[in-house]
Amino acid sequence: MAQERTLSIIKPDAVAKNVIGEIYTRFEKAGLKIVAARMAQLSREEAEGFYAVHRERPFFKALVDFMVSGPVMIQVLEGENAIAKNRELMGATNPKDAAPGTIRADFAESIDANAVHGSDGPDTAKTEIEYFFGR
Ligand code: RTP
Ligand code: MG
Repeated sequence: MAQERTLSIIKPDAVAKNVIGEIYTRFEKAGLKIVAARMAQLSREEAEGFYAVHRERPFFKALVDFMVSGPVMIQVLEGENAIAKNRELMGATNPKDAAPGTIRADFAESIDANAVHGSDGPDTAKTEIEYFFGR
C-alpha cells in the first residue's frame, strides 16, 4: 500500500477542550506522521469554501457557524493508507454512532460539534491539502 496524505482538522470544540495533544497522540500511535500543521481562525469565506460540497444541505449554515466559532488546528497526516486510517480513528460523523475508542466517541458532543474533520477520499485529500497549504 502506497504512502498517502490526508487533511485533518481539529475542530473548535476539541481545541476548546484542550485535547489537541491527545488527538495528535492517536494519530502518531496509529503510524500517521504530522507533516504540516497550523492553527487558524477560519473566516466565513474560508469555511464556506472548504465545505462548498455541502452548500445546498440544510445543515450548511450551522456547519459554517460552528467552524468559525473558535480556532481550529489543521494538519496533513502521512502514512500507509492514511485517508482510511484517519477516518477509522475519527469514527462516525454522529458521535452517537461512533465506535468506542474513536476520537468522536471520546471527544465529540454532537453531530455538529464533532471534534475532527478528515478527507474522505484521494481526490478530496488532494484538494483539501492544497486549500490550506498550497502545493
Ligand atoms: P467531516 O467532513 O467534517 O470530516 O465530516 P464527515 O465527512 O464525517 O461528514 P460530512 O457528511 O462530510 O458532513 C460534514 C459535517 O457536516 C455536519 N453534518 N451535519 N445534521 C446533519 O445531518 C449533518 N450531517 C453532516 C457534521 O458536523 C459533519 O462533520
Ligand atoms: Mg466530510
